[in-house]
Amino acid sequence: MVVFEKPKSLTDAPLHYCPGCTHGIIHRLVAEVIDELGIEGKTIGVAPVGCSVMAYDYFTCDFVQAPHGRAPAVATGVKRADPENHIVFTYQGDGDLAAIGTAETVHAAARRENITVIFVNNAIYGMTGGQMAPTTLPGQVTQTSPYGRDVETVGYPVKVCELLSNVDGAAYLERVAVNSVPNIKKAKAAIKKAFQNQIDGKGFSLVEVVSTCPTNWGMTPEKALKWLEENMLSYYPLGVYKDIYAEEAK
Ligand SMILES: Cc1ncc(C[n+]2csc(CCOP(=O)(O)OP(=O)(O)O)c2C)c(N)n1
Ligand code: SF4
Ligand SMILES: [Mg+2]
Repeated sequence: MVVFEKPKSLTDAPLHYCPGCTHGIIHRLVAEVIDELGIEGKTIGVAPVGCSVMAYDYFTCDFVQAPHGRAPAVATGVKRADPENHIVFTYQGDGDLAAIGTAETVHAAARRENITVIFVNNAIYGMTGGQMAPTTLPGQVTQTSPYGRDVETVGYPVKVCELLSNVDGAAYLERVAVNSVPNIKKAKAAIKKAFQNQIDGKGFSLVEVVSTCPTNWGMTPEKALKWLEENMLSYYPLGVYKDIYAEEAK
């Protein structure tokens, strides 16, 4: 009999996320992967600034707090301290990873650090009340772009997978979404691969998860999923952006 249980790698702490927020789904996927790979005892997470700032409360593994985009740099140190016995992942939003943490992200990839990065792209600064993020879509209304993002004055969104695909050190880059059951299944497979790559010593792996922020988008959770599908996926196409080992095997 199959029993639908909470993954062992999640604590019993109630999540503080808003109703319908996709952070909860992504936490669960990461926890399921840690359980399935049997790595809970050696996994160390690195938490960001943003709504997932308290991710350390929700996972049973050890955690370090490295706000303001420093997570890949801190993860580098934690991994290098004991590469055989530490499985290290960062969990970061778009404000954390693609604004203040751009340098850390690019250079960790360039060094091919053997770490796993879970990048939650909800196109907005969720925690601080819905300001424009680097990944906010052109024309998207936020608290700081009330007439819609104007690319003439604030520039274009940063496409992280596309950007990193030109960094030689990056080993595996995939963009997934959590707007439907089939996409959630693909997201889990990508997250699992990103952890397995680290176990196999393959180097820098990043999974970008296209997500929602119903609260700051000003939508019901259901409408937010539809908005993601209709607006975000054309700007942020899903798929594998780089997989050097798959390319080598061809
Ligand atoms: C230097 C600095 N700039 C801005 C902030 C405020 N700040 C904290 S979290 C955050 C946004 C985080 O957004 P994101 O990383 O996209 O995570 P989300 O909440 O959307 O999951 C900002 C702007 C700060 N604390 N310090
Ligand atoms: S503000 Fe947005 S990202 Fe943050 S918990 Fe609420 S819905 Fe999720
Ligand atoms: Mg965000």
